[in-house]
Amino acid sequence: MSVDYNGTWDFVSSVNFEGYMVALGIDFATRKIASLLKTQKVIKQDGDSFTIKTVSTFKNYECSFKIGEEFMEKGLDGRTFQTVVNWENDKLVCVQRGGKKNRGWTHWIQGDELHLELSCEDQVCKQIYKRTG
Ligand code: YOG
Repeated sequence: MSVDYNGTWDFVSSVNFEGYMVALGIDFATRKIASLLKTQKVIKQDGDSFTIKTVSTFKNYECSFKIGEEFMEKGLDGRTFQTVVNWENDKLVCVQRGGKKNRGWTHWIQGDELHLELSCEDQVCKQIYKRTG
């Protein structure tokens, strides 16, 4: 695993976060607040062990996992599901089963950018973060 995700990554851009939140059933008022947030990702990686913190002025979310080991996750939408994250080459590919259909995310690094695709049902949200630490 040559890629190192360790670092602090600041929000740059987002496409279709709204569609992703609608697919998750997030209410209108919460979506309006969430859509304005400049979230930060703080990632700690030790080999195949990860902690990803999603930090914002509204809510924070933290998720720890080991590659290939399934665990129960409780999402910000209140649902619980079975989550597993695997390497696909240098990409981190997360599958979240048992709640919504086709739910998961993929991270990859491109230069000094952290890319994220969040999926739920037929919606895909694409976000880009830039390394600041
Ligand atoms: O990250 O899956 O990096 O865990 C998506 C929020 C908005 C709260 C956050 C606060 C889904 C209101 C992505 C956003 C919408 C909306 C900042 C978390 C639910 C509620 C916390 C995520 C992965 C990949 C690692």
